[in-house]
Amino acid sequence: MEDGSRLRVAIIGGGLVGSLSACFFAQRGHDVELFEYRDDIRTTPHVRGRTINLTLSARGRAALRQVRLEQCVVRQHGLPLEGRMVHSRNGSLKSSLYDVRDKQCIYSVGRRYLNELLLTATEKFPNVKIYFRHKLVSAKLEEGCMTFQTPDHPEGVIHTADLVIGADGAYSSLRRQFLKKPMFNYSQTYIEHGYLELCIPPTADGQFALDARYLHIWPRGSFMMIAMPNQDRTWTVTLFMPLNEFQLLRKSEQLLNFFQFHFPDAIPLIGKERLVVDFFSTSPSPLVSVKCNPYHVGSRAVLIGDAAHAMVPFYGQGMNAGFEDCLLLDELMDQYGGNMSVVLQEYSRLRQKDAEAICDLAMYNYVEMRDLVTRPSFLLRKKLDNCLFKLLPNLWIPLYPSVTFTNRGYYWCLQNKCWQDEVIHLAVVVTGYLMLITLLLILWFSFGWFLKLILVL
Ligand code: FAD
Ligand code: EGU
Repeated sequence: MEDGSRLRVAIIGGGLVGSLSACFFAQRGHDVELFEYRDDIRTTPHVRGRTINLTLSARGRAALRQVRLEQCVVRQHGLPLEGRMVHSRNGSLKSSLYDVRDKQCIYSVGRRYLNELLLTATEKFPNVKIYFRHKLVSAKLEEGCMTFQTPDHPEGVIHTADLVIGADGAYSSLRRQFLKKPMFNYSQTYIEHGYLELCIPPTADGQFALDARYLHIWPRGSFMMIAMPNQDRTWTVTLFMPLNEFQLLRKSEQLLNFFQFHFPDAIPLIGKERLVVDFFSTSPSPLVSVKCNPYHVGSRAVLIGDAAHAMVPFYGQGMNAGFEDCLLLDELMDQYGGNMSVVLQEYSRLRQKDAEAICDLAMYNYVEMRDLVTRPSFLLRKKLDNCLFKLLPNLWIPLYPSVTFTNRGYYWCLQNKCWQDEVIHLAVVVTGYLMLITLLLILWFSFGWFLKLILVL
């Protein structure tokens, strides 16, 4: 840190969060080096098996706004989704809006497109250098010293930096170095479900095969399917299913029977041949949830994005939360200037509760989406929630819109839901008692003479 303000920042991982973080640090005038394990995605053909599109909502947008990329992403490359469309087994459709009050949308954006745009935006800064095919293999966190494996140097090359940012995803290599530090807590949970991606092509006349104003959901108890639109008028369909059940589908006949039973309306959309080819040409991916703390070591190493808090995807918030990390780090840089030891300490302290809250909310949704969406009591609760939201818009903000459309901390959203649950529970109990008392009174006045008669006899 020669002049106290200009840092040499190394960012590990050129995924969505790493490339955005590089933009933020470059914008502040620091010297940024971005190290990515894979080749430049802008020059390599598409690889299957990675999610194709993601939902962008308020938190992700706020971060993109700060590096002046929001409008470009939303206007030119985002497909607005007003609500969800639930497909039942018998083919009937039911839609509901995301935001009953202000009709706000979320956006479906291509992962690859977004990553390319962020890399290109980062590269425009003269103070940025991107290294592809650089795999972090080890690091000395206190010294900011890193070893990378490259095609030219399989034995490893060394780079140093004042600040090392780990944005290398759920299976982070930098985090592996954190594990050796005393007082570093870590836990990971694989859920029973894995996912596999399929594709719905455009119709014969080149249109979207489903209504593109919605995210489409097929909830089926222990299976679930989700479809999101792409700019080329295709749909990416993600099938979530217990990994051991994927293994039971070995032959095309079994697969088609399975779809015929659970998702009959999706077969003509995907097409039988395509369904069989796509399904058997990829293997399902597992889903992992990761929590750790603290997110930093000393004044030179910090974890952001999935490396710090990988979550199951059932809230559409993983990327949004990672983008919010970048924004918080940027705000703390403003607040505490060059004092990295304070910046990182504050980052860990402030981010922990919120990151854990969204990991928990996502895991809770994993359970909820499978079972509850079909339960009447849950649907009633949703209706009540929305009514109160319309009546008392500033007082009663239901959980879903608070997560998706506000920048309130995730922990606040979770707490907010807790007191609302209590209020609703109380309301239900009170209503129940009132109804019981009314019933008794009616009975008394209608049949009271009969009871008296019995008592007399
Ligand atoms: P990653 O995207 O995993 O990027 C990490 C990068 O680091 C990669 O480029 C990798 O090559 C590189 N790397 C790894 N190891 C090394 C190493 N040793 N050296 C150098 N480089 C390395 N989020 C949403 O907000 N909305 C959604 O709708 C949504 N849907 C999802 C659906 C599914 C099925 C899944 C699995 C996730 C979804 N997410 C969604 C979450 C989102 O994908 C992640 O939160 C987001 O990609 C995290 O970005 P990241 O940059 O932290 O990690
Ligand atoms: C899961 C997998 C619908 C992409 C949660 C909604 C998701 C996404 C929902 C995936 C669901 C589930 C919400 C958004 C979004 C819904 C949300 C989930 C994008 C409560 C490609 N979820 N997801 N909830 O409301 O708040 O539409 O993989 F099926 S966007 Cl599980 Cl808003």
